[in-house]
Amino acid sequence: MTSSAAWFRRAAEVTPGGVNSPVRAFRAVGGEPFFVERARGCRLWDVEGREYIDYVLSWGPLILGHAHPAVVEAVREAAARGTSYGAPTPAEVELAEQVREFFPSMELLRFVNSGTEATMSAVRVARAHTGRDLLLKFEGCYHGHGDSFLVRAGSGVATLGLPNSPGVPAALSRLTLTAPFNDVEAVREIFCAHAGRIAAVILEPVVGNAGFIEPAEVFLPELRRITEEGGALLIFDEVMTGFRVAPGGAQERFGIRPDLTTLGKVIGGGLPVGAYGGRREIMEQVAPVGPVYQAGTLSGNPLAMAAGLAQLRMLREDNPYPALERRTRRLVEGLLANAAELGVPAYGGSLGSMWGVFFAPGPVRCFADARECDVELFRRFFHQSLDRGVFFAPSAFEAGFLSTEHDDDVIEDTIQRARESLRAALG
Ligand code: KE4
Repeated sequence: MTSSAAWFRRAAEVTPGGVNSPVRAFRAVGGEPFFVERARGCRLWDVEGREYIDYVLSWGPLILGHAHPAVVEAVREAAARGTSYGAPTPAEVELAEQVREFFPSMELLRFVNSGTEATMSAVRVARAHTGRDLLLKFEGCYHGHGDSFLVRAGSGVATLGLPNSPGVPAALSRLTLTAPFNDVEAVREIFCAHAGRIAAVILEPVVGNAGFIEPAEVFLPELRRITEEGGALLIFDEVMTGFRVAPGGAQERFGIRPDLTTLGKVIGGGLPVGAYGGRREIMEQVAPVGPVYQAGTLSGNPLAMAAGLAQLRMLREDNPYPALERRTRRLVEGLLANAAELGVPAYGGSLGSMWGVFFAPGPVRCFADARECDVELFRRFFHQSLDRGVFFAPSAFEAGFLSTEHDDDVIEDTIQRARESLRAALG
């Protein structure tokens, strides 16, 4: 048996940091990642046979848990007929129709291979449709690694952005403005300072990439009003919130109709899928109908379509949402009760099957608030939890998830183990 440590050393010889996505390297929590052998339901097993209750769930896609028989069978059956054609298939049409059932605002939509491709494409379409260049995003919101999103706030709220990654041209970063999440006044100020120049506002309507941060009651309605008045498009990046905070995502839960929506994760059932879509007159700008170019060799891949169809069919037929919401709320309640019992300031919440807890007194309304949390305590809690067979996201600034396989017993068991982990983390 090759240990995770040996795999990690071998991986680092051939891949930057030994991982294919940075967060997997555990740099935010220290230590080295375990390597996965297999998974089923709510559990993962590493190459050394250790078992973990999994709350990362591939960062969101696996709402039905790992290796769901219906999803596996759908992929197996599709693979036996061929793995990719570069030609249209019925499955792409069926999945697009399914997605539109859940997200009626996506009158026309296009499949791509990742959330990053979805958000990059949505911004390109928005710039084409409005004939404007500026983009407004929010601090702490992550929209994939497209150049326009790897931007940090300029000195003042209305100041143009600066790159927050080498390799991103300053000239491009200056086209992205940033504001604090939940700060309507800052958005108004930006729209005044840059009237007529903002193509779109893009946001995670419920933040999952700065830890879990809910929108203030007025925030989303005000964004909708300001963008309409300002002639800018409102893009809901629901790659994470889609099918999580409600079947139809944040736009269903909060009753806001964005102009464009991006999706990923759940719609692929664990295979690589992203999607972007919205109002027909906007999406008809996309090639080959319109002049906005976007393409992809494996877009609409038959295996990914099969997995997505199987997963969405079960979400529609079984409607697991009430149970998912109840259990997720119970998990957060238990984790907060643990902290209270041990005298640790903690603040958290959940919507649907997406949740988060900060070791901070709270409230946490934006990324600046989130950064006040006790990251050192989280690091120790994370490893104590791993030692007790519970895999939480390896960063204090990520959301957690639940699957239909996390039943009441698993939740109560997790709460117990987490109490011991926190006690041990306090030393
Ligand atoms: P991908 O390109 O990773 O499929 O999607 C990018 C993306 C876009 N929008 C939102 C709201 C997202 O959460 C993501 C990706 N989420 C991260 C989790 N924090 C993926 C994990 C990773 O980077 O490995």
